[in-house]
Amino acid sequence: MKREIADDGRFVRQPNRFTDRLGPPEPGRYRLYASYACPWAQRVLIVRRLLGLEDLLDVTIVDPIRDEKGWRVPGGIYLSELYLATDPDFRGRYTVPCVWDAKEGRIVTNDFPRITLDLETTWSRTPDLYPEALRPEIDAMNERVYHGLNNAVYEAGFATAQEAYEEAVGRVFATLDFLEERLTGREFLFDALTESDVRLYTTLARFDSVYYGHFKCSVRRLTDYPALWSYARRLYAIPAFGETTDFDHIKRHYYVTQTNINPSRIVPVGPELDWSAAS
Ligand SMILES: N[C@@H](CCC(=O)N[C@@H](CS)C(=O)NCC(=O)O)C(=O)O
Repeated sequence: MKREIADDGRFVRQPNRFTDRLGPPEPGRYRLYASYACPWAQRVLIVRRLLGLEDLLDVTIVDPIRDEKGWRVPGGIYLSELYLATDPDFRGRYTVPCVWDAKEGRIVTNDFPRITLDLETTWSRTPDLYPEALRPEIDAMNERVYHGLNNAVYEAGFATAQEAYEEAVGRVFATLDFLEERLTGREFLFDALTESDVRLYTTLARFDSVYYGHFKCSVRRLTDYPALWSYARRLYAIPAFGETTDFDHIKRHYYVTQTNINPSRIVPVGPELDWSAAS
């Protein structure tokens, strides 16, 4: 993490180490390692469920609390062991989501934006979450949402200089303002549910519970944006979204694990939010 802080206090995320592409599905071959706490991993859990890939892509959910050895996998091993079995020289953070190839005994990918696209283009196109005609627009939306929101909340939270923090927070709220306008009178970001909605949702789901307080993205709450808040609850009502959203894992993970930001490890009691009230 220290390695990812630039001299001017900005957080600059490490590159994804494993970037091979997923081959076609083979039952028993690929296993996803994911955390319910992690927004990048939840994207894959949502898409797996939307596309009905539960029997083709096995899943292991890691413990929400990461210790000094990193993510712990049920059964007593650490995710680091899989990383180091694949690349003994790897010295970065051992991250979820990643996909293990049991046939070759290696991690194929921890390239989170690519994993969902591979599932959508080579594993199943029903529903079509990445329709060919819309790909340039979806890609542009995803870029905008990544730099302005998905990653910008981390840039705000992990910044170690006031200026870097304020710059990131400015981007977060400019992007939320843009999205509020975009979603006013619309059900989804495009005419039907797409990859862009999956990517936006996992950040919105964490916004008031974690990013507002823990990452100091506190200009406005998600609940202060009427269109975005009803959009988020509309998605939450879809089982692939709601059933992979675990607020207990989310809150405990961020507040207990990121002790550089929250040394007391106290997990806040609130906020009280009614996600069930879809409108
Ligand atoms: N693969 C990306 C994004 C995935 C990511 O950051 N996952 C987080 C959880 S949300 C993680 O696994 N962090 C492990 C760590 O910081 O040690 C990266 O390397 O930054």
